[in-house]
Amino acid sequence: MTVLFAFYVKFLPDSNGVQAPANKRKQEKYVSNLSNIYEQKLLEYESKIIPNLGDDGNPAFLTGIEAKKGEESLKKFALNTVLSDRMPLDRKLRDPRNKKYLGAKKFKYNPKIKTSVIVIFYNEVLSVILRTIWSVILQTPSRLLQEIILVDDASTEESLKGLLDHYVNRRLKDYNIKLVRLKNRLGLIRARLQGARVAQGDVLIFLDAHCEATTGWAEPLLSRIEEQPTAVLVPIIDVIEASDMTYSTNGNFQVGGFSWSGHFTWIDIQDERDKNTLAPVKSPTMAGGLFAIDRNFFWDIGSYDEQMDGWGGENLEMSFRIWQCGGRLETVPCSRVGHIFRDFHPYSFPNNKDTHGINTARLAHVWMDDYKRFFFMHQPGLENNPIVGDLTHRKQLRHKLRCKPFKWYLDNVYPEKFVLDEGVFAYGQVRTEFEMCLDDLQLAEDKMGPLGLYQCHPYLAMSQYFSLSAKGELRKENFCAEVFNRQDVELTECHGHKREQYWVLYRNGTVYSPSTGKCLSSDGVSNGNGVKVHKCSDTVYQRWKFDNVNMT
Ligand code: LR7
Ligand code: MN
Repeated sequence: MTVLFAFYVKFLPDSNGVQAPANKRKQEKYVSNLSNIYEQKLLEYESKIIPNLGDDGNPAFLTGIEAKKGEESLKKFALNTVLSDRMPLDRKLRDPRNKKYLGAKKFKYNPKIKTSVIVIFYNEVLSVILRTIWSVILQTPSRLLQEIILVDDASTEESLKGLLDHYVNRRLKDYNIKLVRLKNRLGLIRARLQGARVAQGDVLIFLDAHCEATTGWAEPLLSRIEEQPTAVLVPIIDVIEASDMTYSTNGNFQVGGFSWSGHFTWIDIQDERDKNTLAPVKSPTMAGGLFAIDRNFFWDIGSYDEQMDGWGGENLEMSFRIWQCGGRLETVPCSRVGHIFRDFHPYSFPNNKDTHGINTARLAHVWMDDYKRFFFMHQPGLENNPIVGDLTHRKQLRHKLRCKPFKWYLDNVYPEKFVLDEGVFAYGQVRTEFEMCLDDLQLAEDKMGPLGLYQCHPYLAMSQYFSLSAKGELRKENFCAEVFNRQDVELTECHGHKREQYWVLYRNGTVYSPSTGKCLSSDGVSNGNGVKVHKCSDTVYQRWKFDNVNMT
């Protein structure tokens, strides 16, 4: 709830509280009274907007008590809602497109098809939703915009009820806006499906409810779909800072990957040739919130898994499905949309269910074939768990569309993806003669830390799963053992250039580091501490046994 509308919440009789009168004339009067009250609130709100605040996407600041309230709201909602309420709903942004390679005239596209823009929301801040809508209206030529569909996933915030209705009816009456209210909270996947069901445009563009579209964002998306209806497209997603609403652009952009734990990751563009062009770039996956898809293709290719609840997983499901079943996923560098990245979810999930885990288990079973083993090593509790639900329909879909195997996807779409047990010299637990194992000591997926030693688990857990790659890396998924200061061994991002990340495994179990001339050693390392490299010698401390060794 924003500070702004606190008054409204307190005093406004709403349909929830007061019964509308039955008599027709009385009813009309009641409606007009109500609408007057909303109008008053709106005028009050609009009078507090500070002209030009945040223009050009520059950082915006408030002063005094408002600045303080803003900071508090940031802690509570992971977003400075006070600042958003003061910023113009139609703030002007710089054209963020990269003009480095081609003249600006090359940004000209002339699609002939129309799009429905679908924005779903659950308890988002009203001003943020409205800014999203205004950016779409102002940045999309009207001949290309069929409609904007807002889907309210049963929000409980008062400001998103009557006042939003009023705003749409009064301030947005000249535009084709459909507001769909869901009776019960369905989660973002089914909410999007409800939006898609009422959409009439040739193309569907989905946006999170805290985005800002920029100059020329829609044309290249529609043009590409016009020429290739099986291409699903993602704009470059720029960062809008949650604290001061800065719109930041980055000269280089990345495309989507995934981790075996089932999370979306950003990865560098794989093909060098794609780095210096403005043509669409192949993307193995998408983040999920912002994309354009031909409406018929959306339905033909299986829309969404309707049994996915809450939040998470649907983006990888759709990415794998698109590629495996004959479509393409691309990032379009000439289309840019900002998204507010929040540090935490400002909303709660019904029953605290791990919907991301459950949804990902569903997609792993349906799309990943045997490679699902890696996901279930991260989530062993979900492998044979009835909570994952029935998969018959999605498996039938895969069969009906004659989709390709996951191995095809890995080989052809994402060949850089490291597969822990394929094409490697050795993999599995790596143990000493004292039943101690190499262990990542529960290092977070994106942090660096020591390569540790820990009691071997009785089963192969992810924290003790290491591979010796074809390049001689001693690695986890994306983290490689690297020697620092000629003695410490840290897990750090793999760089692929050998050096201190290069290891040679000898038949006797010695793990040798050519860059230092030393050997991996457990000498003097206690449970839960980091291993070292020492001068090579024939001791038990320098012998390591991998579960599986493929050396000839
Ligand atoms: O129960 C809910 N019902 C909803 O309608 C929960 C959320 N929602 C709405 C919500 O109001 C918002 O508009 O769904 C939208 C997405 O929720 P966010 O903004 O909390 O999600 P996110 O941005 O943290 O998460 C990303 O991954 C999600 C996985 O399910 C979705 O695919 C999001 O759309 C996706 N967002 C992006 O891709 C934006 C770029 C971020 C990156 C990387
Ligand atoms: Mn989001």
